[in-house]
Amino acid sequence: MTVAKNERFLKALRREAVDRPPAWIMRQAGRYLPEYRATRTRAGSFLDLCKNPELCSEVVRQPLDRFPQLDAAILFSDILTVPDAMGLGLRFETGEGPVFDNPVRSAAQIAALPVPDPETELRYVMDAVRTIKADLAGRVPLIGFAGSPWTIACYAVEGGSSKNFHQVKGLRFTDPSAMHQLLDKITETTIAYLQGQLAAGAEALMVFDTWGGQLSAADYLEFSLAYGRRIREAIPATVPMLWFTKGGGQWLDAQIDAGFDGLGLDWTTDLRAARATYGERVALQGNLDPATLLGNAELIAQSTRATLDAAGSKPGYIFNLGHGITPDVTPDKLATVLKTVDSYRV
Ligand code: 1CP
Repeated sequence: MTVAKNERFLKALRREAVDRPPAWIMRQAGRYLPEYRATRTRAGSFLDLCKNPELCSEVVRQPLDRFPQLDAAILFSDILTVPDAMGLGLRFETGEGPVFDNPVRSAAQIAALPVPDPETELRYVMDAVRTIKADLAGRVPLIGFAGSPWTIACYAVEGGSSKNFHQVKGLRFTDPSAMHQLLDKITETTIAYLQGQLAAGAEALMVFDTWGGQLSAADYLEFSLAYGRRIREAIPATVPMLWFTKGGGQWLDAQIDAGFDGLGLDWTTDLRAARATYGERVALQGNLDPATLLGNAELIAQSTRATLDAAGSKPGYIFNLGHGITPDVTPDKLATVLKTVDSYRV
């Protein structure tokens, strides 16, 4: 079977047959690539890079040029552009990760939060999508993305990264209605933001629920997935959508019910079992442990083949890591992964 390079990812996401599993890598444009670091230096900072559509387009194409086996591109931006546009004041401190100058902690602060318009406050992201789309010229499909409302709320309330999520969980347990109001505003903003990305040229959408796995099973449904479902329902059913809850492998059934076409799996989930149980209902994406790339080439090739074997030959599988590629990995390690996928036949 021959499948055009720019069709593999979207076909697999729709659970149509392909010649080999499509592959793309979370954080494929990023710090493990020396050419990315050089462009970021030219831009000034990570946020300056996000606000420069031409340089965004350049870094999106860097991994595609280096690794011809990649079957999709992802918008270069960040999930934290949304709370920044809501007035929280995003900064990146070197070595510290993201910091918000104005975290929201009270019902009054939440009530005062605006729902920004994507074509004004987030215009730079829409411009990046348009520029990237034009420069890709159909080479591979472009994935747009946003954070899940719960994940964005974590950063908005914590004011940055967190170890135990006690600020945001504190709000959830002391004032659940304020928590819901915050999630509601983030959801409205996210829907408009993703619709904007689609209008600007994104061909598929992915929602990153990085911190959904921090919730109890009942809270996951109420505080994370319910808002994911609202986003899915607001996007046309013809647009394929992926949802990824890190640590959410126990709740795949509910994620399918929320209407997603594809689900991301982290490396703790048994891919073979998940494919056997859910493969007829949803496409699955993942889930090689990113730390595997710290091993040698032989180990990496073997582990990649084991992942592909676990996924099996039925349609509806997309190769990826179980989370983003880390900055301490060298590009040759990813080359080994992708060559192994490319030579694999289902
Ligand atoms: O210094 C730098 O150059 C910044 C590093 C960096 C990059 C390259 C950050 C800061 N964000 C990004 C880009 C990015 N972030 C992309 C597009 C690039 C690509 O994938 O090729 C995407 C899809 C994201 C998504 C993102 N940002 C998520 C969800 C996925 C995940 O990793 O779980 C999250 C949680 C963020 C927040 C964020 N932004 C940056 C960092 C270091 C973090 C994590 C902070 C933390 O640990 O809490």
